Amino acid sequence: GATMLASAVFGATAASALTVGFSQIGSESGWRAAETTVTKQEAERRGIDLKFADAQQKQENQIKALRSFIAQGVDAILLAPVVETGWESVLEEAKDAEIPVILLDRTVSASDDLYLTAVTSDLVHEGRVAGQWLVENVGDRACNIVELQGTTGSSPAIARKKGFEEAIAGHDNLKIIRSQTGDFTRTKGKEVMESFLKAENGGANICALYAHNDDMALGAIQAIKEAGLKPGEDILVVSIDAVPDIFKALDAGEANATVELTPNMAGPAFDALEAYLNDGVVPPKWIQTESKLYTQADDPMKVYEEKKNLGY
Ligand code: GZL
Repeated sequence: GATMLASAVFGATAASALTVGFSQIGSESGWRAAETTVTKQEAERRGIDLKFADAQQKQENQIKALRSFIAQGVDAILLAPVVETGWESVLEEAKDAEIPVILLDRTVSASDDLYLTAVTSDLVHEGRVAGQWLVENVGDRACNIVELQGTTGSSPAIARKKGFEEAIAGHDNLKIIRSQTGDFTRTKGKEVMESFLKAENGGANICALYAHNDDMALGAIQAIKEAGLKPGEDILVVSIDAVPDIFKALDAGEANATVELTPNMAGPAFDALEAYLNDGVVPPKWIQTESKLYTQADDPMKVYEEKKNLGY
């Protein structure tokens, strides 16, 4: 009858009328570019009007974007927080405006009543998986490790370091001899690796590289080759993200292992948001995405073909 028709029409209108503000960190890595592509596709699929703001890695730009979204009266906000701290006041403002905030791929140190849910992988587990691969593949030989950390103060940089160190603890032959941020970029990863090589006898003292993402590893692989060494052999290479280009390196024997991070955080985020706004279903504070280890044994070029058109 009329009621059914009205609710059907209203329901359809309500669902398609969602306006969501997305404060994205930037495009520091191939993985982040893919996350942006996928988020726009997921919004499109759902008829969500997505307001996109790129912060060029600056927290103050993210805070400005959130204030603008609040002023516009969006229905919800997606935030990929560049660093963990400094969010309390702007998240309080969103809460006062009754605008739910969903965190994507990174967390904040603020209390969890300031956001609806966080869609992230288990970042500590990723570090453990990377460390475990090295423990299993180095055996008892002495192995000096250099580490390229992610963006200083970001939850992935803190967590991935923690997990890796947990995995190698108790294996005294495995030692991190140098550790520095490469800010998740290829350029910086290459630069910092060049300095590690120079400082360590041209790389003769280095047995392995642990990079918090593939982009820094890919930059470092370039530096290792330019130093006349064989990445993947003279210096083992372990990283995280599983972007297409790391599979080319795995296939070429220039990298050894990567831990997959899905770029599709927005799918689960929008599902939780719609259930919350349309049916009042309160999501858990953490929606965890999976992490899968890939090595040279996993048909890298097949995986490359599967991933290469996903917007990296
Ligand atoms: C991790 C995510 C990281 C990626 C990097 O969840 O925040 O940020 O691993 C990106 O590639 O820069």
